[in-house]
Amino acid sequence: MSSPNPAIACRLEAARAVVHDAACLAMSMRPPPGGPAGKQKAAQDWLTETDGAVEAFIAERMKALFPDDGFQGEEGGVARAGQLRWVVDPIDGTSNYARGRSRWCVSLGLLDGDDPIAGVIEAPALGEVYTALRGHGAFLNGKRIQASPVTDPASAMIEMGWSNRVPKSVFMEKIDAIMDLGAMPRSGGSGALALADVACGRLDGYIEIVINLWDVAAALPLLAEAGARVSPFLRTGGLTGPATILAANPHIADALSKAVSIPLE
Ligand code: LIP
Repeated sequence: MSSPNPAIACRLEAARAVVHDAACLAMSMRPPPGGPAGKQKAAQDWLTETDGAVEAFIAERMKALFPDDGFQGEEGGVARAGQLRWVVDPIDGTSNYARGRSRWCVSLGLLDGDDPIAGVIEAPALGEVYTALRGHGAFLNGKRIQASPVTDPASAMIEMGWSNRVPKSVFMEKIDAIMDLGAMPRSGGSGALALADVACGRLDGYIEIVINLWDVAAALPLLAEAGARVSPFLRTGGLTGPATILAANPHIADALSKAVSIPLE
């Protein structure tokens, strides 16, 4: 394996350090278990003061380190354009974070033009850090990961993302199809962590009908390096707006794609 491009490798190292400090900031501001702290941007689409604080923290650090790079965040939108572009979700799984639950993360992806080339996802309440660099593998806490070996959908675990952006009938129709496959359904509230679970084999598939670039930017290189198959999210509108994603281990991907009518190519 050739050695990574030094300009990209040093960016990944810097991103790890910045995401770690951001995760510590998020832990220091973490709401206690209980009713949701924060407000609803839309029905059940939660926002806490931490989302803004963490995004501002990361934006400032990345600007100081790589002033020529572009930057885009869930809360602040596109701050700067650049051939290399950072895309951040300051708290992915905010609905969980707002209630003192543990399933949330800080997600920072790097795109070269329209191509996701590196990513860092840190879930501090779970003690987990995912990293990936295209051509150089995907890792969980420094250990290489790969998609699961499950071949039978009736032994599979499939997660489906939920939000009010999707009509209930569509959500139920897809969950129905997943269960008709004999698979076990899940829904966890963090698209980034669900995609990371597909990359490390803890899930066999994940689908979400309406999800955004900042939720998936760091997970896409992770999935590619872990040998998972992913629907063409970026080519079907995901680069500029919400779009549908399906990610699955390579053995059940076609069966899942057919069952939920989400094309893989
Ligand atoms: C969340 C996504 C999740 C989706 C939620 C929400 P947030 O992102 O990760 O997949 O189902 O509706 O969009 O708002 O926690 O950053």
